[in-house]
Amino acid sequence: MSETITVPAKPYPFEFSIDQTALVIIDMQRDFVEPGGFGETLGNDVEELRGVIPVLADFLAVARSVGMTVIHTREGHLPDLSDCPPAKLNRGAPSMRIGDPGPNGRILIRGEKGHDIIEELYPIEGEPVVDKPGKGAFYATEFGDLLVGRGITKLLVAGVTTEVCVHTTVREANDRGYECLVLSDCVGSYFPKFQEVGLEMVSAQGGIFGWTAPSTAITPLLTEAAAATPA
Ligand code: C5J
Repeated sequence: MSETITVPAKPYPFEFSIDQTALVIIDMQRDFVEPGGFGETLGNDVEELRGVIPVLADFLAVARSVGMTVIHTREGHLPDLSDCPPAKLNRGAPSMRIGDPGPNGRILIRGEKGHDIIEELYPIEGEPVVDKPGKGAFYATEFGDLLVGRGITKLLVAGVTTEVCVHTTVREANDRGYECLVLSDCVGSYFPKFQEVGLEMVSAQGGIFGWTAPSTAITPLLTEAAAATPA
């Protein structure tokens, strides 16, 4: 096992090693962070999320440079919508529904341009991309098997949106025994108050769902640990 890294975090320091930890990047898709996608059709301002992109790109580069497992997720549905429950399809009063044609193809449909991950964070060879029909990364996917197969026990979680797919994934992971640290500067919400409260909810009550810390607190520790580990 590689050396133990201790990060100052809320509610107390978080310990992990590079080889047993995965960086999980949730749903950094055009459909959520660019105009004309699912997020905007629900009435959201995508600009609220875009500040995450450069910070997360920097941390992704560090995680790759130290050899950490990186896993990406994408929320979306099959072209025939057979994996989209009517309750999701019909929810609310969006300007366009899942499957309708938008500027980047059919909204939230696998294989469409809008469904794919933005170029700044695009997966490289060897990084699994988990396609999920729900908000959580475990539901109806291979995500759990991927973690078990790679001996991963801890997750550093980034992406969008803080209170929806990030939270759902962290809650699912926590129930399955994974220890999660949410990267507070690498997650975003369309609603500033949900961002604040969403992060507080993770670490409240002694870390009821996990830990939070900014990626900038982890970067120097990761590079030091990688330098100290014999090749
Ligand atoms: C939403 C997500 N917000 N990725 N999905 O519907 O958080």
